[in-house]
Amino acid sequence: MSIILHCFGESGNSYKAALTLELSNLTWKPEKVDFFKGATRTSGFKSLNLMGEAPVMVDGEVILTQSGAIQQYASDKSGKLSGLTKDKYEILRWMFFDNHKMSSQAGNTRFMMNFLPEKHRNKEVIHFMQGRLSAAYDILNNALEDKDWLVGTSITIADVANCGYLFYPEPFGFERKKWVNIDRWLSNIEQTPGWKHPYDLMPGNPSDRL
Ligand SMILES: N[C@@H](CCC(=O)N[C@@H](CS)C(=O)NCC(=O)O)C(=O)O
Repeated sequence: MSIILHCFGESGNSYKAALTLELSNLTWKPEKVDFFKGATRTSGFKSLNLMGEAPVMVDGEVILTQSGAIQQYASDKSGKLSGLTKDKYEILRWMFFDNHKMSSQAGNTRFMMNFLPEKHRNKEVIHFMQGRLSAAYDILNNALEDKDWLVGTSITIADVANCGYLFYPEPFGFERKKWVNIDRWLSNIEQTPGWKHPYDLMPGNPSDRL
């Protein structure tokens, strides 16, 4: 039976879960969440995830939300992207870094700058968020000095988590050429067999709303 991932292309949090499922070689298919029409605010969706967020993974009886938890589930189920046992907590450490400092801030900043109606875009808030994000990119960039992967010698769910928003083309203050170690690491991820860009992996694209 195929795993279902409720997700949408514009969502970097969904991308982390989708890319983990894909690189784990698990059988899965995306189910589009019509976020821009308010789908996550409906009672139907909230009965699936009371947190009202994508992604949601359904694997038979197992319903799981929070991208990091879904990533861990896919890694445990497939035995892929898990690194060495001794590195388990180091991987977890970078997953929490992503959830707090990277994806949550990048997701909100990108949303404000690209998807929120212009009249609601607050320049000071965006400026503040970009400063916070720039500090997070510096930390990630320093961690990747002389390293191909965040933890150990192969790609793990820590890499897939932290790259969640960094392949998107919409501007939100991240430019690959400004953070050279991140740029090199993103190329490593892109060259991993099975890698797909978010808009090629999940349904939903800003061009749908033009
Ligand atoms: N920490 C959550 C964040 C999920 C999240 O913020 N999802 C966004 C889309 S990227 C969402 O569905 N937001 C719905 C809303 O805020 O109403 C995760 O990692 O899954």
